[in-house]
Amino acid sequence: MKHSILILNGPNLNLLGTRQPEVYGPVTLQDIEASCVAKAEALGVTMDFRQSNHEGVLIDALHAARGVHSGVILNAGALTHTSIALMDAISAIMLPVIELHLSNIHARETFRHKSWIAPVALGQICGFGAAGYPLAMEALVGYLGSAE
Ligand code: CA2
Repeated sequence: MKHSILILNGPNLNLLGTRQPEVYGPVTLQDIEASCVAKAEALGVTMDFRQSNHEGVLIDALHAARGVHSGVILNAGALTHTSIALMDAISAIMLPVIELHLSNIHARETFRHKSWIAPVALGQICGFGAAGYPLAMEALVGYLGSAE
């Protein structure tokens, strides 16, 4: 059976491509979604790509992923640095979750160095801009294949 991946994007990522291109690059979230659609096809998986500005909506999406998706790629935006609730949700769903960021959070302000998600994630990809999304998909599909 084909694996299905949930790609979940958090607060303000809907604004990509409109401001701060020097930090996040020139691409829009729609451009990123299109690259993920192409990558999913190449990898032979299905994919659901979502964005919400609301912590509870993201948590509900993580809960709903159980039994539907094989794994999750999560760019939680600034909630990465604040949300114990997201960390608990990731622990609860028992699915592999890859933490993803466009920017290198470790090379930025000190408050971005802390991630509540990292300790419960399969791994973290950051600093590669939009290219991080297909990279994370490849990593997750590789992991799922080796876990079969
Ligand atoms: O680098 C990433 O992907 C981040 O998750 C992006 C978050 C930031 O808070 C994290 O520390 C790192 C911010 C997303 C906001 O994106 C914007 C895009 C355009 C204009 C303003 C914000």
